Amino acid sequence: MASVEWYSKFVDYGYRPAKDDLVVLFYFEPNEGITVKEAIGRIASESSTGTWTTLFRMPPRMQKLQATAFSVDGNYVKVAYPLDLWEEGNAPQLLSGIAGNIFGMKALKNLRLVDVTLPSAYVRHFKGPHFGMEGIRKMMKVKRRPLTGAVPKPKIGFSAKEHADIGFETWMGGFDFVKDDENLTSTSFNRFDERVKLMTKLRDKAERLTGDRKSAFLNITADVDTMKKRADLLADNGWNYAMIDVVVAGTASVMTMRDYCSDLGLAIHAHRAMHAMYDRNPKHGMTMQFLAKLMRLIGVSNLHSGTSVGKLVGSRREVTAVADMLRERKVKPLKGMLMAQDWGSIKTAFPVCSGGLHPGLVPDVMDIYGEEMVLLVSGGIHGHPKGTRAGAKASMQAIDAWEEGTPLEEKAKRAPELREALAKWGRMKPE
Ligand code: CAP
Ligand code: MG
Repeated sequence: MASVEWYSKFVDYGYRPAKDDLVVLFYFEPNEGITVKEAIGRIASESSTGTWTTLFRMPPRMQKLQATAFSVDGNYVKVAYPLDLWEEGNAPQLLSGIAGNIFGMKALKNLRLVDVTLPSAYVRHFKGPHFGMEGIRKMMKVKRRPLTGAVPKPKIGFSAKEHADIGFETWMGGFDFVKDDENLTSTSFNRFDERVKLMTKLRDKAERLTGDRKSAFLNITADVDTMKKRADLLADNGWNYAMIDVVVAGTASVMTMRDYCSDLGLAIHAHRAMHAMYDRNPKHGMTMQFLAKLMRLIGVSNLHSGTSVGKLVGSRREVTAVADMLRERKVKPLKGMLMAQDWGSIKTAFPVCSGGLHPGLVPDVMDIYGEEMVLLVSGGIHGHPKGTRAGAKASMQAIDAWEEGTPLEEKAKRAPELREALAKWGRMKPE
């Protein structure tokens, strides 16, 4: 029978990637009866110019576009993709190529997109974050400590007035931001326009009373036209951030909104709800660090990155890798986790540490992240025995303790709100 398959044409262990190749690191597991070479040939083929059969016509120039699997290390394979395969500045198309059909191939039991080295010839077509961490700090007038924020809890159900009142208490307790939760947009009991109006009034009052800049991550997630209208409303009311649930909204709409928000002077706070559908299985899907790469490339200013000690999954190694991806100018390779990446002139973005935190866990997360992060403590302030304002104060006292190098218990002797928080939660790690 004439040879049907030609996957082996996409494997060359002697290949050395060209300077402008995109190099993807995959974790892979061949299915029963499939050799390693057949598996990696299929990955490279199906994500570039190949298909399951040899073809009647194959113009020689097509060879220049085919991907090459060139390095295998255990269950990891590196695949080099010629730059011409990729449309300039089109992140969704990149995903269609390297995060598309190959994940459904029967020849593989598991496949995971770990990370990608993007050449500068590819990166230069993207704008990256509008402000960078430095610009955000300048905007918020917060020099060194982590930027702080909280979500009113329960996460959904409050009226716009109740929401804004809790926001005011959060700001008066010393926090910089009040964040909408991922599933709060514009519901019958808490319309977006109403929430913006009330939050604006109380933000101005809190700024007057404290002398500090106060802001919010108000969730504009919806269809793009509605997101644009909501971004306009935020800008008209003097806000400097918009929040988008970037995974549910989709890469294409985040690209549109990045430019639209930038023109309005709005930074984007990216919530990552739904990421765990594809990033928590260590053998299949796409890593959080690659999602972080994509979002920094497109240009969000903040991205949730996990806590490793809170209620949601994410190991310390993963959390650190995601933070490096967002904050470093040159990302160093890390076996099985990160590919080298030179970000060139792409600005930095804040990792957001959030999820099951309370004042007793602040030292743990600051030991992991240091000060360059947005720290969200939500249930961990609204559950404080003396209420939201005291809970925010307790969290700020815990940050001060870390900055001073004072053990929490020591600090708590002179900080009643922290003492009460430790009395309730101690150092417990929620499951
Ligand atoms: C945190 C949170 C955030 C999670 C998201 C929540 O509230 O508002 O959505 O942090 O997870 O709904 O759980 P708590 P991640 O602080 O009360 O837990 O940051 O890992 O994306
Ligand atoms: Mg939430």
